[in-house]
Order: sequence, then structure tokens, then C-alpha cells
Amino acid sequence: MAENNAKLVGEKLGKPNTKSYDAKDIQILEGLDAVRLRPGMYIGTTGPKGLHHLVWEIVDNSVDEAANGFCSRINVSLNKDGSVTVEDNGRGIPVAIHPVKKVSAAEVVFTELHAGGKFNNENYSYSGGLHGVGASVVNALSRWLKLEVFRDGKKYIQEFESKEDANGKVRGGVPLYSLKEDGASIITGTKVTFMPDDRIFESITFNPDTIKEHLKEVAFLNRGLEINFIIQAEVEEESKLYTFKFDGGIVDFVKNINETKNSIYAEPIYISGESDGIKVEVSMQHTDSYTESIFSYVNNIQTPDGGTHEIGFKSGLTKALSDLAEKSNSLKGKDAGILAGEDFREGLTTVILVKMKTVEFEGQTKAKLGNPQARPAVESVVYSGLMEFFSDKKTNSILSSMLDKALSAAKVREASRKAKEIARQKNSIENSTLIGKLASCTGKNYANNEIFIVEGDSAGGSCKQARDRHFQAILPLRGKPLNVEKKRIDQVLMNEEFRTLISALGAGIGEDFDVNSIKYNKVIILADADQDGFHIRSILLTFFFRYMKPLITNGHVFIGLPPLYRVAKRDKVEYVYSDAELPEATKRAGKGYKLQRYKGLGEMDKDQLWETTMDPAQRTLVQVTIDDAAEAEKIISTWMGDNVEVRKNYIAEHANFSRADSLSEFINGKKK
Ligand code: TSJ
Repeated sequence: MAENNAKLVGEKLGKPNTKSYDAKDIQILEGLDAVRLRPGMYIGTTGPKGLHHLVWEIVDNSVDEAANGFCSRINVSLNKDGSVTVEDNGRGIPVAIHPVKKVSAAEVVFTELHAGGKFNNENYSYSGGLHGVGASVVNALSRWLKLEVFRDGKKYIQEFESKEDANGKVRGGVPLYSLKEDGASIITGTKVTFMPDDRIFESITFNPDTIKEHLKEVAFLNRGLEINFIIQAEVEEESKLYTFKFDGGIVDFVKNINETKNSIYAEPIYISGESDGIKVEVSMQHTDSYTESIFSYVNNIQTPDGGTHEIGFKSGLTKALSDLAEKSNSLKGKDAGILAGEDFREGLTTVILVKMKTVEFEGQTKAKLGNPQARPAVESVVYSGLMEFFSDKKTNSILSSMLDKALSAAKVREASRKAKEIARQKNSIENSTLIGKLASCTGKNYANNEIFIVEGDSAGGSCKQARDRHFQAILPLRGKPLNVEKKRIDQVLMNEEFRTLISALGAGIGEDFDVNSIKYNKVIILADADQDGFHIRSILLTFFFRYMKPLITNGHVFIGLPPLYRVAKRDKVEYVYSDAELPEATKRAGKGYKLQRYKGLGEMDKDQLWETTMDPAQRTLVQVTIDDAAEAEKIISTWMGDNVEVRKNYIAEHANFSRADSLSEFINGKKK
């Protein structure tokens, strides 16, 4: 074909600027007119998203060439003048003259709607879908575009421009001349440079980070493909080059996503296969977090709203792991029975890549795969892939960490369900014995009300005496059940005081939690500065993090700071909140002062407690941020984990229980 091309092109080339337009050409141009008339129909928006879509469109063509095995490198450049260049080392767009249209194939690509890549269906068996509206759309929406094709030992060029016609109407993508030879070439490939039309787009300034992130993602999805991104100087202070090439493909993608998390086994699992003509690739890895994240793609196009391929993945995973749990020695049959699909996905990061011929996108934003046949195809590939993977003894430990994780997720889910039930029945609970522990306040103005969660019955008693009952409620937590190490959050939830807390806050729990109906504006945790106190604080924060997140993000959770020392000389009293401040305080007091060290809240009398810890005018509160709570959750999972060594080290490292400033360090928040 190549020889043939050269000949045909040779005949046509060498006669530049002699082009005359017949009726068919004008029809073609009218196609591009339609694009300029309604750009949104083709690229979604004329905002930044649509602007960047132009780059994705061009890059897609090179990616297709790579997917077909003819291209190993793509260079993308953000140029000084604001234009973008995309260049690959593929075969070069065919330059043969189209037998009917009488112009080069390359020109057809840039001037005819929907021609992009479609003229050779065999080579493009997996391209298409929403994307691939193609180069002609980019051309129509560009101020100018330059094409360079390197093939058959030659370089060919063609330029296009948006031009005003005789009637003052702007036409996009008008060829300045037919594709022409422009010297010899020893390389092959395609290079396209274009300048978006500022009469179409809100702004024509590209965001380098957006492009960089997109190219990185493309590189992950196309194992081994090298993508270089060059930001030319003046776009940024100095030229920058980023190279993305991932020989692990989506396995590297999963590793990258999990980089900042703790994975519970070393390597992501990789599964690939084909079913019903659909190619499926999956990589997955569990972390010790609780959220599930799935990134799915069809023909390299992201499907943020999921669809049939994701459903297929989930059922394949559930079936395989349920079967394996059933057979597993470490799980008793009874335990295996409580596992549900979602439990297997807690903390799971997954990338799903599906390639298929005719893609149907669904939903408002066309971000969801609709093809029904993708579901069973992905399910069977995932099921058999996992069964095969776990048939090897070497993977036993991975399986047991997965099943352990799923089991604890199931227990939490069960406990959470029970807790929700309790929250729902809160009206009947309010009259029951449970609420007896709570000393509620009399004021009905929630915005002013506070609840102190206090460690220990004795401290709780002191607080009840010390408080201003108009706006301060006290909920004592019995220290003992919470002190038990290795208590899981699900067991903690079954604790009576927690149930009381849920109903006292009156805003539900979990998905049903409604921060707008909380009965207390400030939730203040009061615990001692010792190991038990640290533990209780962490459990409470973990509880809020998991079941009442908006309580934290809306700034309702605080840590109360009781003093560590009382320095007194005659009637002068100073309270000291950290060891670091003690020398200063004693110096201030001078000779003959009396020093009292508080080991816990219970050692203060009610007046001292009020002055130092509860009186809004004098106390110190630390507002808890979501990062603190996430950190607490990590501490708790370490604390409660099975690995005693890790636990000991972690506690030694993170908790110096005798100093208030280490608490502040742990809490990390702003003093209020
Ligand atoms: F579409 C485009 F013009 F915007 C564009 C296409 C832009 C860029 C940067 C690259 C490409 C492109 C197209 N790279 N590689 C190809 N390959 C082909 O078009 C091609 C080459 C050879 C054959 C063949 O059958 O010999 C078939 C095709 C489709």
C-alpha cells in the first residue's frame, strides 16, 4: 500500500495552491460549519473542559496507533505562542488520494466530520465511542492547524486556517493548500500543531497540570507507551519535560493511587482475559482504609459513573471471594456467611479497563457504560482470574488478609446497622435507662449548647457539679470497657454510652447522619493526659470520623485541655497546661510556691474544673480537623490490630501521655 500511496500522492503533489472546490468539498466545509455553529454538540462545552478536549482528541489518534502496535512514543508540547503540538512515531497518516473524494486521506481526516481513524476499520477495531469525534472537529475550532506527516521516506505538510469568506462569514479548517511534499524524511510519524480559536472558546489558555495529569493517566492505561510532555519556556518560567512510561500499566496505576496509603499486601493483583469479544484488564489492591475506589475505562475513555463493566467486576469479585471464604480454614463457616459484596471492597483500589467494539454510553453526562454484554464478560474474567490467582499456595497470605479485612468490615456494618436502629428508636430510648447517664442541659437553644464527653464516672460526677446546666450537658463514659485493648470499633459501638451519645446528639448515624439536626453545637471530649485518655480520645474521634464525619468537617468537635499543674502562692493561682510552660510559671510565682500536679480530671474540685476546663471565658479548646480524625483512626487500627510489636512501637512513637503539648501535637489543630 505504501508504494501505491507514494505514487498517487506524487501525482497530486507538486501542484500546490491549485486547488479548486467542487460541490462535494463545499458540503464538507459545511460539515465543519456545523461544528463551529454548535461546538457544544461536539466537545461538550466551550469552557476549559472543551478546550482541553481538543488535545485529548488529537492525542487519542496517536494512542490508537500505539494500541495497534505501530507507535511507541508520543510527544506533546505546550508551545510559547499558546498552541499545542502532538507528535508520534507511528506509521504516519496515509497520504493516498481518496478514489472518490480525490483528496489525500490525511485531508479527509481533517475536513470531514467523523472521518477520524474510521477509514480503515480493521486497524481501528477498538477505537471509537464518544471520543474520536476526531481531528476535523479540532480543525474546525482552531484558528490555524498544521499537519506534518513523515512516511515513505518523505515529509508531507498541509496547513488549515479559519478564514472569512466573501460574505464575512468565518469558516473553520479551510485548507491553504493540498497535502504537499516538503522534503525527505528518514523517520515515520504524524505531527499536528494547532491554535484554538479564541472566537469560539471562553479562554484559549491551557492548564499545564490538566494536560500533565491526563497524559499520565493515558500512559498508565497503555502499558509501555512513552509520553513526553514539554512545557515550553514562557508558558512557565523555564521549559519543563515530563516523561510518563509505565511498564506495569494499570498495576503501576493502582500502586500510584495507593502510594499514600498502607496496602495490606505488597503487589496489586492483575487479571486479564477476553470474553465475548470483550477485552478485560483489572488491577486491584486493598489498603487499610475504608473507602472503595474504582477507576473504570472503556476503550481508554473514563467512565466516572461506572456501568455494566463495574457491576460485572463487583459480582466476579464477590463470587470468587465468597467461594474462597467458604473453603477457607481460617474462617469458620458461620463467619463466611455474614460477608457481603461491599465487605470485600472495603479499602479496595481497582482499575478496570475494558475494550470492546460498539460502545454505548448512558446517563446525562454519557459517563456510564451501558452495554449489557460487558457485565457477564467482566464477571467471568474476574472470577476465573481470581480463582486461578488464589489456586497457588503462595497467595494464601494475600487471601487471608483480604478475608480478615472483609470480616471486620462485615462486623462494623452489622454494628452500624444496629446503631442506626437505635438512633431511629431514639424517642423511646430517651425515656429509657440509657439516657440516664446523660446529664442534659436545660437550654433549648442548640447553637449555644455543649456536650462534654468525660472519661470516667468520677470525673463525670465532678463535671456535673461544675457545669453551667443551662447550656452544658455531661455524658460520662465509663473508662473500663473502653480500656480493653483490641476492642474493635464495632464492639465499641455496642457500648451503652455510645448508644446514649448517638441518641443524645439526635442526628442519626452513618449515611443517615444529619448534621443540621444535632442538639449540641460543640461536642467536647474531656479525657486525661494519660494512656487511657489518649485511647478514649482516639476511639471517640474514630467513631466520629466513621459515623458522623460532617460533625468534624463542620467544626463541631473539640478537645478540652485540662491543666497539668497548679502553681499557687498565697492567693495567686496559675494553671499550667504543658510541661514546657512549667518553668516559666514557677519563675513568675517566685520562691515559696505550691505545686500541684493533676494526674486526672477527677483530682480537681468543681471550682477548679469550671475555671480551668469548662468556663468558655477561660478554658482552652482544640478544634478537631478531619486530618486529626483520620490520624486517630490510623492510631486505632494500629492499636487494635493483631500485631503487638507494631502496636507497641506506634504507641511509643506517637504518644507521650504525660505532656499536654504532645496531645496538641497529636491533635494538630488550632487553639480556640
Ligand atoms: F487524527 C489526527 F490527524 F489528528 C492525528 C492522527 C494526529 C496525530 C498526532 C497522529 C495521528 C496518527 C494517525 N498517528 N498515526 C496515525 N496512523 C494512521 O492514521 C494510519 C497509518 C497507517 C495506516 C495503514 O493502514 O497503513 C492506517 C492508519 C489509520
